[in-house]
Amino acid sequence: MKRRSWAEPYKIKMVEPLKMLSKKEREKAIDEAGYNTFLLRSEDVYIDLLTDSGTSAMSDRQWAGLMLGDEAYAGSRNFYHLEETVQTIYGYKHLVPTHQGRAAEHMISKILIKQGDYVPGNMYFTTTKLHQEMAGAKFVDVIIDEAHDPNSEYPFKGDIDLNKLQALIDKVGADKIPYVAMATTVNMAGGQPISLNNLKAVRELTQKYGIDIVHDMTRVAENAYMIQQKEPGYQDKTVAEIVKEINSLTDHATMSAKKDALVNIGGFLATNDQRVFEEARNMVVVYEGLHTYGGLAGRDMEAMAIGIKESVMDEHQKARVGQVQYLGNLLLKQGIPVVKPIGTHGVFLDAKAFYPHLTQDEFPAQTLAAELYIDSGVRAMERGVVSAGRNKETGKHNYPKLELVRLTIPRRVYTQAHMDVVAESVIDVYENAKNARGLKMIYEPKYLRFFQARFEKL
Ligand code: PLI
Repeated sequence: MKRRSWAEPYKIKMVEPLKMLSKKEREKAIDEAGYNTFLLRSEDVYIDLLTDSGTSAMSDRQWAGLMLGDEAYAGSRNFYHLEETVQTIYGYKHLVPTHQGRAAEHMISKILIKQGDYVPGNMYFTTTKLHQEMAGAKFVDVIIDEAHDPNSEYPFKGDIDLNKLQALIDKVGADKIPYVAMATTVNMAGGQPISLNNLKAVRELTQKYGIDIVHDMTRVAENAYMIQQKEPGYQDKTVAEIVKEINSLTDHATMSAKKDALVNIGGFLATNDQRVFEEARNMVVVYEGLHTYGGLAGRDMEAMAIGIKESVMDEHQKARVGQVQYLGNLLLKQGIPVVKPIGTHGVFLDAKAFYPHLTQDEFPAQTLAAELYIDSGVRAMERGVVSAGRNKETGKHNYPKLELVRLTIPRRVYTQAHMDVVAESVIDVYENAKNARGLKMIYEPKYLRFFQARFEKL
């Protein structure tokens, strides 16, 4: 058979010009932004790999869907389209739309958690954990040890360690564990998938004790694609079939549709439990809007319904994850320290390995993200000690084992040539790593500090 390269399953209809500042201008911009890439103006960024959240390119079908927006206050037809899509594609019974994922996290945390509870999960996510804590729970990380090791090549680093979960149940009692928080894929571990084999075992264990599973399904289709590629027995299943199987093993789901589902805004809470559904429908009117729009316009729900269907297409995931793997492999070939194996939504640079001369108190990942911006105008995100925040009891920094910089790839936005430029810049920054000085935090907000904290050069 002749070899053929693969290419994206779409062509480009509209372009958005990019601007590149001079190095001097970038140095000024990052200084004014307090060395925090969240505080840069997007206009000052050349290739924006801050996040894959809300940054994807919608399809012509989705844009056409916007014109079908039914902006009625109650009972918009787009809500019913979205509800039917969530039921048929994802398999959950009940839907409560929200403006984005964290609003769904807020509701499910308040509904299921009692003061003094414990919530085990496959590594924390920033907003998810904060909502669990604000509802009165303590988060307990029960992900497998491999997930904390950037060099472990284990293919399913999102898996839950059943012994850790069992030990927590034995220690605090099942009645203090309202649910297991299970994410597909695990963002903070490097976009690492969970296996179906593991999820089935988690389902069996939780069922034995009457513990629910809340599924953070933000990147479920990407996770399903990895299962199709790597888990024995799933090579002949479609991404859509695997997505349904994952969801069928869980009770409730929170969704940030800004990722997998290819929209710029939107999310939802889905559940198979009538009681949780009724409580969420009560809550949503307080915080988001009526239960048939949940803080969204009708057109947003239409774009989401269409995006969900596009997200589970095999050829879409092949190109989406394929682009991330392409960038990762360019860096691996040059010996750049990155989290292995390459995940699904981004390439994660190991800042501790870039800067062995910096301690975590000097914020190596924050430093690396700033250096990368100065070098080429590429914007990345810190996922290390700044993101991990402070310990609620001691007030000290949480020191995560992983001190990472995430190069997050928006879906359907950048080309292979953009990925080449990113790789070249990362390689240059790595070659100059020993000259980097760390940072000092000079402003620290109380919640989710990574968004707005400010730093100065040491
Ligand atoms: O940003 P939201 O509120 O729509 O969703 C919160 C959220 C929940 N779970 C996971 C796994 C996420 O990745 C997530 C948001 N992630 C962001 C913003 C990111 O840059 O990764």
